Amino acid sequence: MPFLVISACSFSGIYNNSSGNSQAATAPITLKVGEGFVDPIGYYESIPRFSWQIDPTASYKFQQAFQIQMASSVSKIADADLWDSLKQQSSANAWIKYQGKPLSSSQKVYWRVRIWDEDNQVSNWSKPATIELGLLSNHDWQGKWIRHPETGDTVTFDVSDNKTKEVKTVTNKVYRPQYLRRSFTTHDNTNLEKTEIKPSIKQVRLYITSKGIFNAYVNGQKVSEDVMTPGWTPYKQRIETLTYDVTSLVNLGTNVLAATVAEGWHTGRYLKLRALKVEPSALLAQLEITYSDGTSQIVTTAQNWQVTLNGPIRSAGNCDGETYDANYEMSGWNTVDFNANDWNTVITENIEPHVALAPKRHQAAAIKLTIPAQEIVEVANPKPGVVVFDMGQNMLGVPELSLPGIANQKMTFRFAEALHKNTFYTKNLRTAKATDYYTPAKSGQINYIPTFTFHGYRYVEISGFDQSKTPELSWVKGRVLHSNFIVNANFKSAHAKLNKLSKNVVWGLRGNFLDIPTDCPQRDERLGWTGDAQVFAAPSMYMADVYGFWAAWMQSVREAQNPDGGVPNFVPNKGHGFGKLASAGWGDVAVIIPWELYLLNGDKQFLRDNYDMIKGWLDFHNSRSENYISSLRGFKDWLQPYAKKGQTPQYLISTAYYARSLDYAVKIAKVLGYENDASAYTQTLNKVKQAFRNKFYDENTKVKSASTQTSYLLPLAFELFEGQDRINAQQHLVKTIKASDKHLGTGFLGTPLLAPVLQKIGRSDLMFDVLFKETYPSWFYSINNGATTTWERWNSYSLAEGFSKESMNSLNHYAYGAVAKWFYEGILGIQPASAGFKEINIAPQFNHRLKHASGSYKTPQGEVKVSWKIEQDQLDMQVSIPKNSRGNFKLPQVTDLTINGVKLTESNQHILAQQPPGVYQINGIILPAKSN
Ligand code: RAM
Repeated sequence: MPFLVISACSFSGIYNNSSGNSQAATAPITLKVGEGFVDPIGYYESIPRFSWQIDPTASYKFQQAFQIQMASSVSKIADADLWDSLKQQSSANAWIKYQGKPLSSSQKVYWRVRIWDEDNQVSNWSKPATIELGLLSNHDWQGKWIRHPETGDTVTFDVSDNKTKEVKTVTNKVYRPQYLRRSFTTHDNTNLEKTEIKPSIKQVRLYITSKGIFNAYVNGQKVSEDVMTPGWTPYKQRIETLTYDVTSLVNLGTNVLAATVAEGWHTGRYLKLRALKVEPSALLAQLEITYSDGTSQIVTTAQNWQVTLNGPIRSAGNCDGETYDANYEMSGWNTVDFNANDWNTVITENIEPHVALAPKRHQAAAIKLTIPAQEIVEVANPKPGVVVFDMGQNMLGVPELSLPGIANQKMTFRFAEALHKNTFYTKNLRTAKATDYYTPAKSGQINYIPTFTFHGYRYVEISGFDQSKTPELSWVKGRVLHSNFIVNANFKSAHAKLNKLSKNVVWGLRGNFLDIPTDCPQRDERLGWTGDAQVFAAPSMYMADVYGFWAAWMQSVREAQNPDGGVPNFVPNKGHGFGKLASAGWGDVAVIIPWELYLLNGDKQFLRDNYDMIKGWLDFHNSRSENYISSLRGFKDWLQPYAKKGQTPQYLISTAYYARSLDYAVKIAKVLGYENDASAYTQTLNKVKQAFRNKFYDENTKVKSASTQTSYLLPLAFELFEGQDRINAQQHLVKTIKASDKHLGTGFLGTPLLAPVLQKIGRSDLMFDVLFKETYPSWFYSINNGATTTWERWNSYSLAEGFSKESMNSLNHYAYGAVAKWFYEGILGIQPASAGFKEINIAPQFNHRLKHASGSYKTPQGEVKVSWKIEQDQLDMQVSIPKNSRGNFKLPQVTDLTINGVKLTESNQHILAQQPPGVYQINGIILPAKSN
């Protein structure tokens, strides 16, 4: 491993060991493995990568060397029987690869780290951290897939074509949720001599997964709070498995292992389609009991399980909702005391050798927030017995319902994103029924939370309740669901609408990060569109700890890549229709996410993992190009607001993206040391640039087609022009922005480029003008029209007219939220100057219309914080540079600068660069903005 060596720079007076001797400095903290796992159980990689941080309260600032030790038990940690890295002269505190003895499935290991600071003083050892591996290979699984023998209910689906008006139906299968159980007895120790100490249960692990989605129980207790497990991967290649610690749930004697399994993504539908051949859902589980005497016992899914379809969840689908009938409740069905004699015996199926069973490599989804209903709303033409609740927030989740019902009277719960001219509106959900039903077995208060579905909604319509009762706000709560990551977003400013926009973007993130990155959470789509993902991945990193989420999905993208190198429009897909095709700006996700996330994390493994896919994608793009002009089809600048006249030509976009992917591939190849690839891609890139320049722009670098913002943003963002061409293009861009009175003219691909380009060309002032525009098309237009998330279209909705006419109209699409990256990278100015933020640029973009901004970002080294205030041109700014990093201050808008009281002069410019960790107080005077 090439270690980066920093010189042992000494900062006199900074390192001061409290005890006066030269050892025992503060130990490293925040020990993590892989993409941010803390003491994981069921970990996915047998060659872990280690990360840690210097304690922000430590008296030293830098690491110049480290040592990692790993052992098979905590008592052997000093012996390091698995690995001792020995002292490595390196400042790297993240992504250090394990190089010890091979690790195997289920193995639990202990590791610790210590570091040497800038004065070569060694720290204390960290507290030991643990890693317990999951089942890494299909061979580790001893059981079989099990399921109900019935082959599903045949149903008819309307697949009529909206465009051609051709009416069509198809029949297909729907599978009812299954309830599965088996009892087992722990090892019988009763024949042991009375005097002998009987072995007790030391540890129990449950390894489990499903085709479909499951909930698991041991003796009636749910094994975890995870939902929608195992999540969505390309199931024909890989199914993720979960590991749970159920030690406290298993007793000596008889126990019951049970699960419910529903269709989920595997068996259920998306769009109008079901998979052409729907495969039923199934369960696979393995319970491993370890006794105190070292013996063990394994309980698996096998022929001896029982199953019924006669449980209370009568049907469940992601898009269509759940039907619950309390008359079917089977009290204690998952406990020992239940008699399941009338249940069916399961049928079994072998584990397919070509479908990898792999430990889940990012956090499963969970309920992350619960929010109360805000208002019971009066709708136009109210129907008797129907009441509508406003949750005040468009969200992804399920309702938590607690209301009076009447025996055998079905209650209906419908969901909508917004009211349309004051009516409850579900047309934009298209064919998604998005309706839950609950039938009470007896009259009285019912409590119900749907289990195997999710909705995208703000409003809940309820009917069928006990009409003698007056609806109360307490009847409904909103349970917000997403993958179990931490939301860190903390951008704040003096501008209320900017803050609202920032919040809406975060809600767009929460609303579309359910196991995979989706376009939207509400209609019959909810798919991992690659174009949306490539524009929002890097921005999302500033708002939540989603690296594991993205790294996991990128594995799915690799698996979904077509043999010709094309990267599909959405991932996962079921292998049919246009989802499988590759498009410009969408398939480029293969290169864009690896590079842009590498810049933020510095994890080379992520580049290595994706490198073959990147090469395949470039080969594919090459095969779709002639004379270096790409003829790859696509969605152009999707949903730009000016109909045909505002459209940027497809091949201009495709060729620009071909260049972007080549450019990123050059950078990636260089980091990985593939010099031949780097020079081959550079040569192609130069030819593509030239062809692009000549084909689409005239002698004054004016686009030959209609002037659009995107036609200049693409070459400027992707650095396709040099010299005078670049200057010309900048001027044309500014002109096109002014021509629309500083309104947006961009769609999914152009919009995210606007801020970085305007910043790069020194026109952040213009970006603020566009950002603060109140009228259509602009970000604030949505806020002025009641948005609580980011929308699919700039004009998806208005308070006066309701939803715009188009059928494709979601109010929870994250793509336009990509601008939030600029709140952190631009307004606050927090940018990686080197991959992984070892070196940080602080380059805030000040504007007289914004008096204050603050926020932070959690880098691999620690948190970088920026807060600034402008009062009558006086800048008052605080910056905090985390340990083991250095900061560069880039403040061309400021004169009379002082940093920590030191005045900047001609001769001390160095105080702006390579500054050590610490807190900086910066003052100065903001220069007047450039004239427009
Ligand atoms: C829509 C999706 C998605 C977009 C594609 C092209 O159906 O919602 O956002 O990427 O089309």
